[in-house]
Order: sequence, then structure tokens, then C-alpha cells
Amino acid sequence: MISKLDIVGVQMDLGASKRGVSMGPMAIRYGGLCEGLERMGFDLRDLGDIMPPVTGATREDMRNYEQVIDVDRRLYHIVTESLDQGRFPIVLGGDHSIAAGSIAAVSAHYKKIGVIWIDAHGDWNSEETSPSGNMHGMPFSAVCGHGPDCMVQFGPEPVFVDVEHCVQIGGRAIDEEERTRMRQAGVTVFPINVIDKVGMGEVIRRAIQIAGDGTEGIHLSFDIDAIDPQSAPGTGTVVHSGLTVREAFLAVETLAESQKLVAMDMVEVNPILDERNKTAILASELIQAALGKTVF
Ligand SMILES: [Mn+2]
Repeated sequence: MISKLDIVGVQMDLGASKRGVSMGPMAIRYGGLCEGLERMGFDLRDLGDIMPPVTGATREDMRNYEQVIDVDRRLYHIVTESLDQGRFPIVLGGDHSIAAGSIAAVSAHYKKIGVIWIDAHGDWNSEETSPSGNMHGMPFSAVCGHGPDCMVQFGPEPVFVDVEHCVQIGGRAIDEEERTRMRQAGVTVFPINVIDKVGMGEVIRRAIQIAGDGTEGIHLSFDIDAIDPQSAPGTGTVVHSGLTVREAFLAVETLAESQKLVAMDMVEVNPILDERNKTAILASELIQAALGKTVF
């Protein structure tokens, strides 16, 4: 039973091509996150935000890699400390590159975890296959040991997540080469058309089995761009026809019922592109639902 929560924000937007997602953590807090979680009775600590260094080296195939890695390293240590104290870390992005640091820490702590990655994108590129060099498209691959290695080498030895327990949900903009890499690695993908066919109820049930059976717990990495842009316009890499808000709630509510979650990220909320903070409010509500907030 989860009782103690830590919130850590990451003011990072250097892994993405558009600026502004660095303001996501504050927007999600303004969306009522801390008040909501406290009302639910949790012992909550807000650890504040990690700020990226002002400058750093860059490469064509890994943009702003020095700043991205520095932030991932600091997040790794904060998440590790939180887990060591028996708490549940909630990481607020920031762009998705930060998930490398958080998942690397959760994986090292529990040794055997599953990952559920809800996202319009695969985030399964390496520095060799990424068309853009943007590092928010690489963390899922990195935490499974398929590179870039520099995104996860923080502890004594990285404990990679076993792809056998990894699930992608809601994919609808996965690059050609990325598809091949995901297939070869053996990640289970429930793209948007499969959700249309069998429904989110069935998809999340299977995902929890894959990620949860035979593991110590599930890390949820939720990219808000998984949701349809009409409901979640405040994000940088918009892809048409995404999850409905109800499908998203069904997914996180079922995860809460499973009692298998051990950590989560909520990423890619961009207040500059938002409408009256509605995307951040949705993100705040989804986090609360993932932690057991019910409608009745
Ligand atoms: Mn993503």
C-alpha cells in the first residue's frame, strides 16, 4: 500500500526541439496536484525542481547531451534516495529524456521491474537511429540497454529493464527504424489501432500482466502527448487522433487497482502551448487517479 509520496519536478526542455516544457512541473502543481494528493491522505513531500545547467556540450546525434545527462544523473540520485526511504516518487517533466534517470533508479532499486510507457511515440531511438537527435526520443531504448548508454550510467552498474516486461501503449508516430528496433528487441506494443479494436480495458489488463507478473512492480511513464490534442493541446510534439481522456483515466485507474505501481513520470506538459492550463490540470488529475483517486 502506497502511503508516502515524493514529488520531484524537472525543469528540462533540452531533450525536445520546442522550448517551454520546462515549465510543466509548476503548471501541474498549479493544476492542484499537491492539494489533491493531500486530500487523499498521503504523506506528501514536494522536493522542488531540478534545474539543468545553463550550458553544455552538444552533438548532432544527441542534442544538448551534456545537460540532459547531468539532469538525469541528479534525478537518478534523488529518486534512489526517495525509494531508499520507502517512498513513491512522482517525477514531473520536463521532456521525456528525464525518464532515463528516473527509470534507471527504480530499476536499480527493485532489480526487476516492468515499464508501461503511454505515449504517442516509441521513444525507442538510439543516437544512431534518431532522425532529429532529440534525446526525448531515446529514453525507453536507453533504460532497456539498447542505447544511448550515457543516459543510464549513473549507479555502480546499470540494471537494465527486461524488455519482456515492457509495454508501449498508444503509439501512433513511431519512426520506421524505431519500429524495427522495437520489434527486434521484443517490446510489446499496443498501438492506437489495437486500442480501437479491443478497447483500453483489455489493453491495460494485458499490459499489467506483462509488466507486473514476475516483477517487483511497475514504473509508469506517461507522456501527455498520448492523449488526443483536442483534450491535451499543451504539448510539443502533437500527433492527431490520440487516446480519449476516458481511455487515459481507465488506464491509470486500472493501474491503481492493480496496486503494482512503484513510481511514475508525468512528462511533456508545455504551458506555453496550453489553453488555460487544461493539459496540466488533466496531468494532475491523471496522477491522482493513478494513485487511487476514484470518482465514486
Ligand atoms: Mn515521450
